[in-house]
Amino acid sequence: MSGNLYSRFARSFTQFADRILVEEDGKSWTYAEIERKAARLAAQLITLGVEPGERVLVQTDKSVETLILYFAAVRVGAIYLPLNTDYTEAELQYFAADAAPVLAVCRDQNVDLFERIGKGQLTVRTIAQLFASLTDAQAAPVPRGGEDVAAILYTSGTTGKPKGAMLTHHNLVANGDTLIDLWQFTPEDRLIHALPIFHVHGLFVAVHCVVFSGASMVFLSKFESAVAVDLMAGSTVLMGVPTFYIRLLGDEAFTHEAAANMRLFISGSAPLSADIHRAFEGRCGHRVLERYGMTETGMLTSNPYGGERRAGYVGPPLPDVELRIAEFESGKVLEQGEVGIVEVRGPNIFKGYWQMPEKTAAEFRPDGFFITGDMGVIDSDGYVQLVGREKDLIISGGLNVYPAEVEVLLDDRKDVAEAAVIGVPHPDFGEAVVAVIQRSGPFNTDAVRKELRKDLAAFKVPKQIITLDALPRNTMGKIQKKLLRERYSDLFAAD
Ligand code: MCA
Ligand code: AMP
Repeated sequence: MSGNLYSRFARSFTQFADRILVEEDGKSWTYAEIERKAARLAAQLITLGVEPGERVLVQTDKSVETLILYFAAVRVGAIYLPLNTDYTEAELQYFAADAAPVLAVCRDQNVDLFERIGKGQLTVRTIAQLFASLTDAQAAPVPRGGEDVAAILYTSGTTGKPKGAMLTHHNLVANGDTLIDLWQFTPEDRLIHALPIFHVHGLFVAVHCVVFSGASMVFLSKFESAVAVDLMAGSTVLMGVPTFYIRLLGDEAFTHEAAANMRLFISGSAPLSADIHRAFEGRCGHRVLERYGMTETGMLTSNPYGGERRAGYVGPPLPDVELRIAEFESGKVLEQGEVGIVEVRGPNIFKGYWQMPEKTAAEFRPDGFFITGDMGVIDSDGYVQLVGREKDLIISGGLNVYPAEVEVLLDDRKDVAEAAVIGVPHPDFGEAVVAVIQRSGPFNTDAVRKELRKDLAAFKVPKQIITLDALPRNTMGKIQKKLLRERYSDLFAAD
């Protein structure tokens, strides 16, 4: 079972059996306890008809039980498919239809919704139901190869529908092992885990660094700076999106002394500004370690643990990642120092998009390099700096919003002639979603935001909608988003 993800977990379950793996609300679970539960839950999944390669769709609150469900799904060789708890019925309908799961595990209040979506073809359970019906029976791990898919994580696209990135057992094992070495995780580490566990960052980067190294973590349902500061005295690592670091800086309790026991603060998923990086060091003496990754690839670059952690840079490529800069259109590889599209190859790069061979092919070069859509440059020391994105993407608090997804809904409205959705600087979320519209009838901003919320997760709903008599256009008639971004760059300026 070379490259099998469950075998990698099992190594730690055995080696660190009596050590604490996870704490939540004052309770703790050892590695052995978690494995026993996962083995029993695996038996339950098999009873419910989950077979190797089948999708298990999971939209549940963050909890140790959800973590055990992840381990159980991998143990039976299923494909784990976690979804943002904020998604609406319209969004969920798409994922369920596209991935055709055999089992959906959801929150109590969503059972009816999933039953409706599943049209009788889908077994629906809550976490509580799954755990209430456990028996003593345990299922043995199902052999899967490195190339088998362990998880599908959906990622939106510039145009069209979200795509399911298929991550293999080998992808996840390789990236996790590289990261624990690079970031020097040991069984003595205790991670403050305040990220959601439905994305690569919180699920694979955070959980795998802990489990692969025999460390422990404190599970928090969300990030609250006061709670994080309190935990720092007994913890060693925090992983977060830049908003975590911005909020820590806004908290007077976060001081040199508060952070004295911590050995590492890691940031990613969105750009950490050089100003925040410096302010953070000034406040607590730690230089944040910034790294860069994607859902399709896991982690790609990281500032060094021992060497210089450079503000505004995402660091050199990981040891097993090849990274080059190319011309977007032609694919011509550029010289060091030139700005272009970032392309990557390595054991962590995904297998392809679920049932979308054409889309998969379009995002790889013939020699196997994946085209990230990020613009970057490599400096003379091999450090990568990201300078923008070729893709029309907004990253708000570490969550991705594709403008097209919001524009389609606005354009469909009778009171909107045309909409342009842009990202503008925001002091807390880094970027915020803003819609600029040309109206074609009486327009009530609050009512429209409420209506959008019915079809869109809250983080995608524009924080502001600006109405103009006419949208600025170039000579070809195309809306000038760049101009709009400049015009509204101070919309959320901090006082
Ligand atoms: C919540 N809201 C947001 C966001 N989060 N709006 C825009 N952007 C967001 N990210 C909405 C809420 O629904 C609420 O709306 C209002 O904003 C205020 O919410 P607040 O209580 O301040 O939010 P929070 O619960 O404190 O959450 C903010 C957060 C969270 C901590 C930044 O969004 C978060 O944990 N983000 C991390 C996401 C992540 O894990 N990304 C990794 C993706 P209303 O007032 O209308 O109710 S993986 C990835 O990117 C790659 C692989 C990588 O490199 O890591
Ligand atoms: P996702 O689709 O959620 O995996 O988001 C991946 C995208 O997040 C990347 O393509 C980058 O645009 C962005 N990203 C991740 N880490 C960083 C970082 N450290 N700095 C800037 N952008 C980042």
